[in-house]
This record gives sequence, C-alpha cells and structure tokens, in this order.
Amino acid sequence: MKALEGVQILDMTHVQSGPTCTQLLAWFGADVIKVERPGVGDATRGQLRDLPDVDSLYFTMLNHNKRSVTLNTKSDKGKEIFVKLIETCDVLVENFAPGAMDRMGFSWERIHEINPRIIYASIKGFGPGPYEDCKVYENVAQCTGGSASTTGFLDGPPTVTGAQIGDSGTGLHLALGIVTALYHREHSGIGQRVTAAMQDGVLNLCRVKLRDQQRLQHGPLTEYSQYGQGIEFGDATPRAGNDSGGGQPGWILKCKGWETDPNAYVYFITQAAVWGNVCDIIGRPEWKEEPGYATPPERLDKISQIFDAIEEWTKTKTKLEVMEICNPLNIPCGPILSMRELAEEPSLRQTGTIVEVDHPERGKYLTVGNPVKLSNSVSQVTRSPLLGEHTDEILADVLGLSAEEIAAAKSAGAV
Ligand code: CAO
Repeated sequence: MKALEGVQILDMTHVQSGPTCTQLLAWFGADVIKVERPGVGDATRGQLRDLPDVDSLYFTMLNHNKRSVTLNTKSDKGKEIFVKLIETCDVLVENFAPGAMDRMGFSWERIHEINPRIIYASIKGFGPGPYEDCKVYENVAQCTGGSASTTGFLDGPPTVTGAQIGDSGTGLHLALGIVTALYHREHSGIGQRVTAAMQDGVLNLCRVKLRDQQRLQHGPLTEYSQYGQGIEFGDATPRAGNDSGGGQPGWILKCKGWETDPNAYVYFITQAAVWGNVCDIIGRPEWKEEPGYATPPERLDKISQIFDAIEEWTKTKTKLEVMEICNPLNIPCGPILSMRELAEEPSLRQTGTIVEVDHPERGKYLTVGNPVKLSNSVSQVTRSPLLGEHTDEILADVLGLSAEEIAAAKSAGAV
C-alpha cells in the first residue's frame, strides 16, 4: 500500500507550479483527478511541442500518475458535477490567477461549506499585499523573491537560474502544506486552507542571502571573493558569482577539454579541514605551513590566486578524474554535468530518478522520477493522461453517475 493511498485529490492545477505539487502526491499514492476545460485542457499540453498534435514534454513531465476528467466548471451542469467532486475528495488544489475560483463561484467559504473535511490548497504569485492580484510566472518569482538580485557575477546584471525554484519550488512547499493539513485533519476532523506564494517560496530558498544582508551591517562578508579583491560592499547582499555561499571557499574551475566542451568544469571547495590534501595534489606542499596560506583567515585575500593555482592542476585532468582523485582525499568537489550526461547516467536510472516512460502518442521519453524515496511506498511512474481520458470512468466510479446522466452531461457540453 502506498503512503497516500486512499487520498483523493481534486487537481485544478495547470502550467508548472501546481502540477509539480499534485504529481508528487500522485507518486506517493494519492488518486489525483486532474480537471481540465473540455476541448482545451492544460495550456502546456500544446506549448513547446516537439511533435505535432502530441502532448508536449512540458505537460507529460509534470502530470504523471494522474487521471484526466474534462469539466466546464462555469456551466450549470458542470458546477453540479464539480460540487459532487468537492463532496467526495480530500484535497482541492489550484493555481489559477487570483480570484479565478471566486469568479467560478467557489470561494473557500463555499468549498468548506460543501465539504468541511476538504483541504483547499492554492499557489499564487504573491501573498496578501500590494501585488496580491498579479499573475506570476517563474522568473517573476525569482526576481521578486531575492534570487535574481543575488545570482550572477558582481559586474553583470541580475540573473535567473535554470532551476525552477519559483514554480517547482513552490509546488514542493505546497505539497508539504497539504500533507501537514491532512495529518492535522486526522486529529481535528476538519480541513483547512493552505496557501503558498511563489515570492515567499523563493525567499525561503534564498534565506542565506537574507542572513548575509544582516551580517553586512556588522562588516564586510569576508568569505565573498569580492572581499579578497578589495571591492567595497554596497548596502545590499551582492551577486557572488560562483562563490560557495558557505564558510568554505569554492569556485568553478576549468578542466581538460574546456576549450571545446562548455561543461568541462568542476566545482572545487577548499575546505579548511583538507587544506593539506589540496596543497599536495596541486603540487604546492609549502602552502601547508607558509605564513599567509596556512590558516583560512590568512588565505581570505588570496582566494582568487589560490583558485588560479588549483585550476592549473584541474586543467590537466578531466572533470571526472578530478572527482576520482579528490573524493578519496575528502576534498569536496563536483563535476559540472550536462543534461545529456545526466540522461545517460546509469545510477540515476537504477534509483528511478531518471525514468523512461512509454506514451501512446509520443512513444518513449525520459522524465525525472520521484526524487524522494520511501522504503514502503516505492513510486512507479506512469504516463500522463490524455485530455479527458478518464472522464467516463471518474463520473461513473467516483461519483456514481449512471450512463444516462453521463450522456446528459456530455450533451449539455459540461464534460
Ligand atoms: N472550466 C471552466 N473555466 C476554467 C476551467 C474549467 N475547467 N479551468 C480554468 N478555467 C478558467 C478560469 O476560471 C479562468 O477564468 P477567468 O479569467 O474568467 O476567471 C481562466 O480559465 C484562465 O485561468 P488563469 O487566469 O489562471 O490562466 P492564465 O493563462 O490567464 O494565467 C497564470 C496563467 C499562471 C499566469 C495564472 O494562472 C497565475 O498567476 N497563477 C498563479 C501563479 C502560478 O501558479 N504561476 C505559475 C505558473 S507556472 O509558470
């Protein structure tokens, strides 16, 4: 039995943030019923298509293990069916633009009245305040949540990251809120409202930068390479390039082949505890004892020069050779792995983190499986549903509608 078996999720999510959340819940065993507009569906089905008339990878990779029902929740008959689904389900999740559910006639008060045990979970761009009515996409959240102002190089513009911390990051936060509310319901018997704002989710992931903002009031941030370079700090946490962000200096260094391979690089950390090992492998054993190099505070103004010396060594090795040499010596480092390399990595296939899925219209494709592993609730990734694939099945089995009632809903254009 899966951890969330028996939990029914009424999934009104679309695009990326909400679907990330409900996909996770589905992987843990919840029955996720994705509600989509008849004939239209989640907009991502048709976005960034690589094959004509086939659900995009954008959609398929965010909607595994779900069932799809089409329902026009703005029509009278559709509303009737929607009320029945609210009565039946444990959780309703949505990430529509602010006010969309209210405009549909389903405020939290109304939903709670229909089913006091239901948990109603939402993602919006912003929490209550001046921007609460705004529509928000990934990079807006990265920019307004503190990520962009602290990402990039000191002499360059604010930069967004490839990791979807605004969308997928907030989806993860919401999933935790939902299971927490389900746990609370075990004791209280009552559902509650769960909200996660994308700005808040990004800020939570950037909390070390708010830490640095406050440290700035008491002096320069000595672990930032700008300190070693003698560049003055301004009044806000600066962009720190590839600095490690912790107390142990780190940087991205070139490896053998960097001239032609854009990913022939390694992240290298000069952790204080293994400084001697670093000195030995790069052929500078004298730095172990030399005044100016022997202790971390002495090295702070020479970080760039030290990484230049380490890079002279890493340039003679491939990134994987660097990893093989450093790991036994406890020197933390990480090769820069491309998406191609990750897709081909056998160990990720073995753990189910990269999975091959078969889809009736597009054939085989790769996806990222459940990154959270439960020993008694192993995730099996099943393909995303076609639009409305489970409409009849859900109306009949979940809601108990007769064949005549289903036919009537269809002829009224509700499903
Ligand atoms: N039946 C009938 N109507 C439906 C429906 C259904 N099954 N499903 C959706 N609709 C309607 C909605 O009610 C809404 O109608 P109104 O505008 O009349 O209220 C309409 O479809 C469109 O919904 P939307 O405004 O949410 O969609 P959008 O494409 O205009 O905006 C987005 C997309 C993502 C910007 C917006 O939903 C949003 O800000 N969401 C919250 C933040 C978020 O999750 N962003 C991350 C997105 S991933 O990058």
